[in-house]
Amino acid sequence: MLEIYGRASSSNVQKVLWLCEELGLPYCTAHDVPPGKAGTDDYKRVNPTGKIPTLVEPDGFTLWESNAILRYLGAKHASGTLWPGDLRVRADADRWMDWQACTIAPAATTVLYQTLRAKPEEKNPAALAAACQASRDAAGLLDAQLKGKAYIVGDAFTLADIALGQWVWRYVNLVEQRPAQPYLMAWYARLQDRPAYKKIVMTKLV
Ligand SMILES: N[C@@H](CCC(=O)N[C@@H](CS)C(=O)NCC(=O)O)C(=O)O
Repeated sequence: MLEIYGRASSSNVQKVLWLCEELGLPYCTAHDVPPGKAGTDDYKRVNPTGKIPTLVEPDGFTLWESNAILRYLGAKHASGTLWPGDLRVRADADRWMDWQACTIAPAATTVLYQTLRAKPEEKNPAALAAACQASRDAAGLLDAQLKGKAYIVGDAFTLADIALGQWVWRYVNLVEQRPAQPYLMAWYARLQDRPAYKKIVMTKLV
């Protein structure tokens, strides 16, 4: 059975759990620590970055970085479907996954932290406002990409939808004054039809 280290409320852990659910891969979870507490010395022996998730396979093969885990499991179990067989379609999905990690994640982390976790002395309204605006701008870009498509890189659901789908739940629930983004919202509605999305992602944000 696959072992997935990390708490189920973490956005990056949810990507991996969601993929396992989509593929029917048996898994168990471990190291369910509170936010900000993943980096213990014990855990760093498994993942030196001190971040979650980490995947450990039954033979001990260990991999961290959520999108790398998605690509690995996708190549192993969903080649030609969730991880597209066509090189250019796959590169397109890959590109949106990198964009999620590089552009969306920093803003999303600030929005979540400032909205739900910051102690009064840590509150930074300017940082929150900037991260909300960065999120609205990124959502606008994704909305344009989704025009005329059911999913991010075409008619089929891929790993790119998983990497970004966890975020849209957070965007809708935490960012106020969102502009009209009809293609993004139609995609979000499609994701909500997926049992694995409901089970893993549509949960209480903490
Ligand atoms: N680029 C990494 C980021 C991992 C990351 O920042 N994970 C957060 C949770 S979403 C974390 O470990 N935070 C520290 C903690 O919770 O102790 C990935 O995609 O796996």
